[in-house]
Amino acid sequence: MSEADKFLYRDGGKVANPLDQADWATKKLVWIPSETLGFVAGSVKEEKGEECVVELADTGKKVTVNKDDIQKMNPPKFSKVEDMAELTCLNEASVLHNLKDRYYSGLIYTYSGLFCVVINPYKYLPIYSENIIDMYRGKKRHEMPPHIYAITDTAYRSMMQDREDQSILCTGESGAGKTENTKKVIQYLAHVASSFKSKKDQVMACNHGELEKQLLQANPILEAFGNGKTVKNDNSSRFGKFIRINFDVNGYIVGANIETYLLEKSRAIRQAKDERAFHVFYYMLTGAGDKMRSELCLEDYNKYRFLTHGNVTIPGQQDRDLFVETMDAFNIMSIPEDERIGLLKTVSAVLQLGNMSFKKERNSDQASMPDDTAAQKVCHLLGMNVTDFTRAILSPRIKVGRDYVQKAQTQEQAEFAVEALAKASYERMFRWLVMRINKALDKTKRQGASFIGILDIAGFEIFELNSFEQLCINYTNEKLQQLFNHTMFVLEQEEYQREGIEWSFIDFGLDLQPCIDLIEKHASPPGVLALLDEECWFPKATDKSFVEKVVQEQGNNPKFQKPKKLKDSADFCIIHYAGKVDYKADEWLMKNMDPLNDNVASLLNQSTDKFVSELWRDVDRIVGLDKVAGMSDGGIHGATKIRKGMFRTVGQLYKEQLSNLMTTLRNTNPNFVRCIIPNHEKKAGKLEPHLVLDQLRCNGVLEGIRICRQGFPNRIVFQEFRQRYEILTPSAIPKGFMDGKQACVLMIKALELDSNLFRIGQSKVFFRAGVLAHLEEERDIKITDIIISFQSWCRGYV
Ligand code: AOV
Ligand code: MG
Repeated sequence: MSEADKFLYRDGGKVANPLDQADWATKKLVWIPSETLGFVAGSVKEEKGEECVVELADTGKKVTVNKDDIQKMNPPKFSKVEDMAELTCLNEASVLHNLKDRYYSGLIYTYSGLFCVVINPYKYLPIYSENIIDMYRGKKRHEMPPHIYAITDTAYRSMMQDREDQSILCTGESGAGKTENTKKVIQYLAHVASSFKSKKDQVMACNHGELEKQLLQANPILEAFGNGKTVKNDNSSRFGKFIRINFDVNGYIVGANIETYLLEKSRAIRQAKDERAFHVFYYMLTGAGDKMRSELCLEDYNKYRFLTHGNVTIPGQQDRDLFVETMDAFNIMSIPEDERIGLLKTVSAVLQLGNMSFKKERNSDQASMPDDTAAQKVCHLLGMNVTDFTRAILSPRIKVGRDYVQKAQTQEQAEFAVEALAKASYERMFRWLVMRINKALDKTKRQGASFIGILDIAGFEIFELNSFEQLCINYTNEKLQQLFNHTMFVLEQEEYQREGIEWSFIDFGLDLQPCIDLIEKHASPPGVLALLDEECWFPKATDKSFVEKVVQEQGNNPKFQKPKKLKDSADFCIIHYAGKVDYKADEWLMKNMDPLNDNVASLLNQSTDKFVSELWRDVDRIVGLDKVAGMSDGGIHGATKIRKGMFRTVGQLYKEQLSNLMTTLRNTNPNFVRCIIPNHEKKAGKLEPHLVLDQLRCNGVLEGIRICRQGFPNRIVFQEFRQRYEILTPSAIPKGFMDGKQACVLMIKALELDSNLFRIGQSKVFFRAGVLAHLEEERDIKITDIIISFQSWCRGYV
C-alpha cells in the first residue's frame, strides 16, 4: 500500500465490522441534534407518542426528544461511503457524519450523487502526483476512490466519446479550495494531453509542450494581479474565472481561453484590517532591482497612502521570490519586456495616484493641489502632460446644455475622481492582461473540436449586511443552482426512462425562477437590477429613492421582504434558495454607474505611451462625474441627456456576461464540485460541524438530497440484491437457474413491500430512501438467529 492510499481508500477497503452491524440493529441507533457537534449518536430506549427517550452513546445520559428531531443512522455497511447517494437513510445528520468520518480519516473527496464534495485539508496531501494521475487515467468513476482527477477524467472521456463539451464548476466560500482544485484539473488535463502525443508524434509534442506550459503559467500571472490576502484566505482570488480548454479530435490541447468576472478593483486603493492589496504590489516593491525601481518611480511601502497598512507580509511567503517567478511566467507566456514594464508602470501609477492630495481653497469650495510631485510622477508613468492632467482633475470641461464649460471641483470631487481613476486603471490593466494571456494561449489558431470549461467562482455570500457585490455573486449562484437542479432532473428522468420505470420527476430548477426574476427581470414588474439602472438615469435619484422603487414594484413578491421597521440596518431582504439575505443599498447607484472623469480618460486615450493609450482605447463606456447624483451641486444634471445606448451600467454588463456564461454552460455536460471550508482558522484536522452544515445548505448538497428523496434514490443491480437479501426470502426462488430480474420480482413479492416503495427496472431495483435500512435490519435479525441456532446446535453436538 502506498503512502497515498490511506488518503484515498476507506480503511484500505475493509468491509464493515460484523460487530458494528449487530450493534446497529439491536440498539436502534439514531442521530439527535447537538449545539456543538451538529448531531450526536444515541440509541432509542423508549417511544412515547410524539417523543422518544434516547440514551446518548458517549455519556450514557438519557434525553427525551421529539420524534421529528431524530434522524436515523445508516447501517454500518455504509460507513465512510464514497457516494452518499447510496446512503439509505438520506438525512443531514448522516451526510455530515459521513463527511466528517471520511475527513478525519484523511479522505477529503466524497461524492453526493452528481456532486463531488471536497473539504479543504489545510495541509499537504500526497494525492496529486503524476503517479496518481496515471492511476486515474482512463478509469471509470466507480472504479477509483473519489478525487478531482476522477471528475476530470470522466469529463475528458465523455468529451472524447460523446463529442460533448464539458464543464467543471467549482464553488464554495472563500478559502474552501476552489482555486486549488481548479489548478488540479488543469494539471491533470495538461498531463494527460501531453503524454498522449509524446508517444505518438515527437514534433507535435514540442509545440504542445509549450502550450501546456503556458496554460499552467497563466495561473501564477493571474494570481499575482488578481489575488490578495484577505482575513479568510492568504491567497484569495478577487475575481471569478472560466477557463476553457480546447481539444482537437485526438484529445490534444489546441488552445485555451480565460474569461474573468467582477474583479474587486477597490482592493487596489483600500484594504481592510489584516488584508493586503493585490499581490503584485508587494512583489514589485520587494522584488524590483535598482534600475527598475527608478524606471517605475517606486518608493517605500509606507510612502503610499493606498497601501493602507504598509508592508503586510504573509507567513511562509517570499514576495521577492514570487516577483522573480511572475517574471519567469511572463517569459514562458512570451510576454515581452516592454509589455511587462507597461503593466508595472500602471501598477506603480495606481499607487502614485493615491499620493495626490488636495486642499480646500480658503475663500471658496474649490479644490487645489499644493504639491504636484505625485501628479508629475503619475504623468511621467502614464505619458500625460502634467498641466493638462491637473486641469482635468481640478477643473474639467463639462457639457452643460449645448456648451462646454470649465467647472471647478471641490476637494471631495477631486479625491473621488482620483480614486475612480486608480481603480479604473487597475481594472483596465487586468483586462488587458487577460486578453494578452488569451492571445498567447490561442497561438495555434486551430479550431478545437470540443472543450472542457472550468469555472472558479465565489459561492453564496451571506454577511450581516450585504452590498451590490454580494447581490451579483448570489444572483450568479442562484443561476448555477438552477442549472444543477435542472441537470439532475434531466439525468434522473433519463435513468427512469432507460430502466422503463414510470415516474415523472419534478424539475426543481423551476423553483428558483421567481428569485432569479426578482433580480434580473427586465419589466412587468422590473427586477432589482432594472430598477437600479432606471434610477441611475433619473435626475436627483438617490440610493434611498431606489429602495423605495424596489419596495413599490416588488413589495408583494414572495421572494422579497421589506425589513422590519425596527431593524433599520438593512434596506431589503431577498429570499435566496440558500437563505434570507439582508441587503443594504448604500452607494449602489454609484457602484452601478461607476463614473469616471472623462477629461482624464481622453488624456489617457491620447497618451504618448503606446501601452497606456491601448489600455484606454475605448473611452465611450465612460460616464462623466458630473452626471452622477450628489457629485455636482445640481444633482445629476445632464444625466437624462446621455443616450442610453452609449453607456452600460455595471449591473447590465454583468447580467450580460452571466447570461453568456449560462448559455455556454447549458450546452455542456456539467460536473459540480462543491468546496467546503472546515474551520475559519486555516487549521488541519479540525472540522466545525455547524460551519459545514451551513455550507451544505448553501451549496445545494442538502437540496440535492431533498430532491433525490422525491424519487427512488437507492438502486441495486439485480445480482447484488439477490446475493444480499435472498436470505430473507428463502423459499421465494425455486431451485435451478433463474434470470436476475425474475428472481428479484419473486423476492420482492415475498417481502410484501408496499408498491410505492420500489420500482423494478431493466437492470436494477429502485428503492425509496430508508427501505434498504429496513431490509438490512431484517437481514441482521435473520443472521443473528442463524448464529444462535448454530451455536446451540454446536453445544448440543458437543
Ligand atoms: P478559494 O479559491 O476557494 O478561496 P483556495 O483554493 O485559494 O480557496 O484555498 C485556500 C487555501 O487552502 C490554499 O491556499 C491552500 O493553502 C489550502 N488548500 C485548499 N485546497 C487544498 C488541497 N486540496 N490541499 C492542500 N491545501 C489546500 V477565494 O479565492 O478566497 O473564494 O476568493
Ligand atoms: Mg480562489
